[in-house]
Amino acid sequence: MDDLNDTRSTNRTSQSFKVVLLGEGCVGKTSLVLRYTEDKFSNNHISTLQASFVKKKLNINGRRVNLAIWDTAGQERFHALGPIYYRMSNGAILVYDITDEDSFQKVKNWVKELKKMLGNEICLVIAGNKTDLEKDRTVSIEDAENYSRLVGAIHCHTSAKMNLGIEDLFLNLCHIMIEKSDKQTAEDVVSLNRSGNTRRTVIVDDEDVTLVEGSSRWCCTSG
Ligand code: G3D
Ligand code: MG
Repeated sequence: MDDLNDTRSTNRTSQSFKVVLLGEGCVGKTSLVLRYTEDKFSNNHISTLQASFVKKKLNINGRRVNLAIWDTAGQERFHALGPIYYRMSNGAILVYDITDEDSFQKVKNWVKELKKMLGNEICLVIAGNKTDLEKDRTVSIEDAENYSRLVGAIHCHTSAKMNLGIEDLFLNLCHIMIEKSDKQTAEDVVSLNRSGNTRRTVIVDDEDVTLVEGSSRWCCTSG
């Protein structure tokens, strides 16, 4: 799981991104993930996925992209979804139900929380789900699109039931995550060159390096 958590790692051949789904209970988050990863839809209530995340491999313009897509286990229904869930995410899909105005308000709360906790680090897509129920729509398309533009998010419409808009939703998110990651890499190179650190070597005393038990990550101890 560590390689998936280490989502900011990039190399020439593949990129890994962590994506979280957020939104009120029953808007269709789990259904979107199931449709995207397994092309399935269930009319029966799906309380949770088997795993906390599912993997999806993509090839975008010749680049290999590994997505770790995190779905909640329903904690949002008890207002018990903390920062640990979306920490280190590259992208978030904020889902609302087009027939439920409250669920759109909830998306606004999530945007506020993500901006407060992560700044502009995270790429946002807002998804209006259940477009097969267009006749019962209560969230105005114009309002949703204007709001999304205002907060720098892409807006998409989906129906997990009818399998509409879901490929585009994930593809749009991948494009902006790749763009952001490329920009970050370019900025890192520029700042490294400016600081003249390209040839500096950090020497770490062997005794100060410890392998954390049960993990493949090395960490430096301070005493
Ligand atoms: P959640 O993970 O956000 O809590 P779920 O939402 O994926 O569990 O879906 C909640 C309910 O909405 C489910 O119905 C599911 O079948 C339904 N649903 C999900 N996506 C769509 C969609 O695109 N269109 C329609 N019409 N229904 C959808 P139940 O009846 O089990 O509560
Ligand atoms: Mg769910």
